[in-house]
Amino acid sequence: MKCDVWQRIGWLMLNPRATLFPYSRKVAGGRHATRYWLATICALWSAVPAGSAATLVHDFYLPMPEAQLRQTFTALESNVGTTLDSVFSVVITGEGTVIYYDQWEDGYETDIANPTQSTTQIWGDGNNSNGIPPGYTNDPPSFPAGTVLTLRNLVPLPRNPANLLFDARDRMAATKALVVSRAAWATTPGTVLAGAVEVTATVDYGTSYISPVGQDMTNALFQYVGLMVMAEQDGTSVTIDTDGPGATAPFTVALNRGESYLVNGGVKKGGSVNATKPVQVNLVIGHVGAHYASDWFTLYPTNQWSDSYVTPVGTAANGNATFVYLYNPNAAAITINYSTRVSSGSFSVPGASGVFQFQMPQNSGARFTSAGGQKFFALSTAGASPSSDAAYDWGFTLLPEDGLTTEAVVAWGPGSSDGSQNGSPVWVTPVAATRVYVDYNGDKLGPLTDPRGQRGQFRERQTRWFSVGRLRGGQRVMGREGPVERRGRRAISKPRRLPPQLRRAPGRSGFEQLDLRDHRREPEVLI
Ligand SMILES: [Ca+2]
Ligand SMILES: [Ca+2]
Ligand SMILES: [Ca+2]
Ligand SMILES: [Ca+2]
Repeated sequence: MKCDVWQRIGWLMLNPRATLFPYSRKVAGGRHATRYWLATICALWSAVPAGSAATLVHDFYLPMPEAQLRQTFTALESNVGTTLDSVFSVVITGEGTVIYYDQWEDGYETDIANPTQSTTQIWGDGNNSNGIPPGYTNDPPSFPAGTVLTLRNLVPLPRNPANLLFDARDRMAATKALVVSRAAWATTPGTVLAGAVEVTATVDYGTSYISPVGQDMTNALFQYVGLMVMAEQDGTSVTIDTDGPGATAPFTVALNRGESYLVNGGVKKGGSVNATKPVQVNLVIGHVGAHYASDWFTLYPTNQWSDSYVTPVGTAANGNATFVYLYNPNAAAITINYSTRVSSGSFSVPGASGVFQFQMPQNSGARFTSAGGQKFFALSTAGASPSSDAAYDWGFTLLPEDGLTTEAVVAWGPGSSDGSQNGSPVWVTPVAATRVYVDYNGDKLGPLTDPRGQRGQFRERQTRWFSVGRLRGGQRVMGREGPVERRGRRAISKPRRLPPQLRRAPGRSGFEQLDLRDHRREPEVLI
């Protein structure tokens, strides 16, 4: 088994927009030095009052249908079986969360908060008769914050809707914010050909997306670039232009809610997706016939693009390169200022769908900011040296700097498919000197206490742009509330769609922003 899959999964489980990663580095004396990049800056305190169990504030359509995933696998390799091991990991971020799970196979509920189908399950209400969460004998009357539910089963293809499974297209809604991640692979050839992504809640869907990379780029990892579009509402018209402003004509597909369309390769940089109603979009790249090299990404809609991004993942200690690809949607070239642990400087990204490849230094994170405040987009491929992209490669979308949080959660860090390997690292990136607290198993017990009174096992003070590290696999690594913070921050920028339970609530819990660039506050972090 290749460890990159689990590294990928480890980081993705941690955060919906991926804030933290652990990463390990051997130092003199044989111990592992652990250094931290902090990725995050604001905090949302869960604000759902008691008695509002029927008000569902966070809604998901589980993306990347297994049959379409298999199509991407078979575009890359020839030995792909017809059974997929499908995983959705769910972190409960607020105590007392109740989750409603609606199977797509028998159609969706008219009102998921008032289900009429016997197949719809309700978890966390203490009532076994309407559903028991996976992994439980009895439905708990209240989930503790930090609870992880793993929805994992084998999905035989072609899909028979008579068999109800935990699979893509299912709908899940909750009374408080969830963190949801998606991973999958075919049992043949196994986890060597797999991927994982953070799952976007409907509140963060958009109507305009652009692929920052494409098959017109030379890196072999872009020999295949495809994407999946999933709709939130019936009657969504999606216009796809695989080369954006290029000569290829756009085409339009019609989707109902929970339906997914696969563009099975051929996407070029600047390829666009425009929809009449909100959709989510995932990107799949791969090196054809490499045995095995494929990465998945969650794209952000263009109205959520930023002028500044942070990444915690550097080139590996063995020299296997990590690249950042910066995409410029503007007509004119833009100047990007970068800062890493070892250097700073600037470079130009050509206009009109220009892409710049930046190679990360070893053991360093980075910040990229456009000099003129122009919006751009970026993703990273790690372990992606052109000569060895099949060994460790994985990838992720860069996190806008305003999405950084002070806490994050690893939802599912199995280490390996059977839990026997230590392969679920986490990277953390501070933008300023800080101290990071780690609770390795998320039980909130340990010898150290963070500034919020939460206990953990480890802390280390670090200066800006120093890398991170701590390998910890085969078990969960988790803190609490981190991904909620991201949600809260993003919700601030989109008040129109912000559910009341996630709005600032003066006088009780609400948003609290901690700016780690303000040294006077010296906030500390639990991961
Ligand atoms: Ca249903
Ligand atoms: Ca129940
Ligand atoms: Ca299902
Ligand atoms: Ca075109």
